[in-house]
Amino acid sequence: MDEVRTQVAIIGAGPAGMLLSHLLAADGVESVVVETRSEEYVASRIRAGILEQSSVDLLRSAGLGDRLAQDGDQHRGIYLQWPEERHHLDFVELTGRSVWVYGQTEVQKDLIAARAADGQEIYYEISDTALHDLSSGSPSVTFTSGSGAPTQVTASVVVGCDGSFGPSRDAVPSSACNTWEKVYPYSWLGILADVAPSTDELIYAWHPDGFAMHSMRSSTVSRLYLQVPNDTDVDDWSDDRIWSALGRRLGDGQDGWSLDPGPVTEKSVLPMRSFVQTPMRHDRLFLAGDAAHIVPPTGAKGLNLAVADVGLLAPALVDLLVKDDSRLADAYSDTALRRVWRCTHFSWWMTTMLHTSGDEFEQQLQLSQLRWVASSEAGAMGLAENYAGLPIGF
Ligand code: RFL
Ligand code: PHB
Repeated sequence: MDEVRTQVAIIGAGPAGMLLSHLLAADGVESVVVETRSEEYVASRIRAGILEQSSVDLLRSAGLGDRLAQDGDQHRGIYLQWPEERHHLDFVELTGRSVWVYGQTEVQKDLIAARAADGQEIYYEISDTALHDLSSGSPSVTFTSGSGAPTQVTASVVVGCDGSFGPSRDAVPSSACNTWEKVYPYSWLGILADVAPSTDELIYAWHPDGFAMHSMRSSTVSRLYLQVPNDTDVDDWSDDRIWSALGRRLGDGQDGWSLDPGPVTEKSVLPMRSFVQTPMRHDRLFLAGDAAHIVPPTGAKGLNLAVADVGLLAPALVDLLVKDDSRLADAYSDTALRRVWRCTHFSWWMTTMLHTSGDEFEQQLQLSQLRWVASSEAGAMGLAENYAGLPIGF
């Protein structure tokens, strides 16, 4: 068995794991990151698109803001629409905060480059990840390395940043945690298309046929979503069928607005669920990001929550390991969960307000809620404050 000793063993090289490793290194704490996938796979996975203000502030203060400043697109707000009506919510006017379109793939590439420049040890393409001795002073992670070598990383602390399907959350005995889960009765069909966005800012659209959204990645690449039933087969959706449904739901041809279709380069179906496991710590194991909680994407919170968790956890681990001060580490789970539950509620609220369930009474309530959000400053402020994001440490 190859044996490695470090201060923090991080499972998962997604945004949570890589950002944690970066922040720890900035304060002189050493970590080893282990990851099942290849570096290329992790860097090209298409996922979230929106960074809230506090995520941008944290990435900048961590020295990761250069490409974000150059290629990120700052948005003042979003459009909220339903048939015949489109309203702009201006987050800057309402809250003084804005959001950035900067894809998770770009954040991931910046993190990979920064960690490589620092000589970070990352084991890619590992298998058989297992966690051990979490209640001892020297917990460890064992795995088979990409070259087939059985390997053990022993550390002072293990952090599970291994997303929704990793082993970390299951390493907590069920008697020591609680889980909450809600599966939604619909999914998203998402596409990437090589076409200039037909809008300057994101459009979230309620429609009797189902929710639709127009997002983007750059001035030449659009990202769009359609509500579809669970278990939808992507092969049943030709590009023509997708563009026609998007046009109808987004209001193509209304009030002089049109949706420009273009070549679809990626197409996939995303199931939606809410999930929280508490507490986010078990002895020497800490959980961060999707390993501890999942939100449906309607509120654009998944990536931002991962960044916020790590923004709390990094200084807590520095205090614990460098100054032998456990106060922040002891407070980590409760502090992080305040924001997690706020974002879980916001994501559920956005999802259930905008997706149709076939229940006509619910449809009337949704339309009433949308009208209130778009016409009342208090309503608009509630959405804006949550969407543009509460400060780290909220
Ligand atoms: P990640 O990004 O899932 O990273 C976890 C990493 O752990 C690795 N891993 C393991 N490593 C070692 N050993 C094991 N046994 C392992 N098992 C897993 C994985 O390969 C992976 O590299 O979690 P992290 O870092 O917490 O970041 C969270 C965000 O990625 C996530 O919240 C968002 O991407 C969620 N999400 C979206 N959020 C949005 O806000 N808007 C979106 O449009 C959006 N689209 C998505 C998404 C998540 C998706 N997933 C998880 C299937 C689309 C998809 C497809
Ligand atoms: C995206 O651009 O992929 C995106 C943006 C906002 C969301 C979800 C996804 O709420």
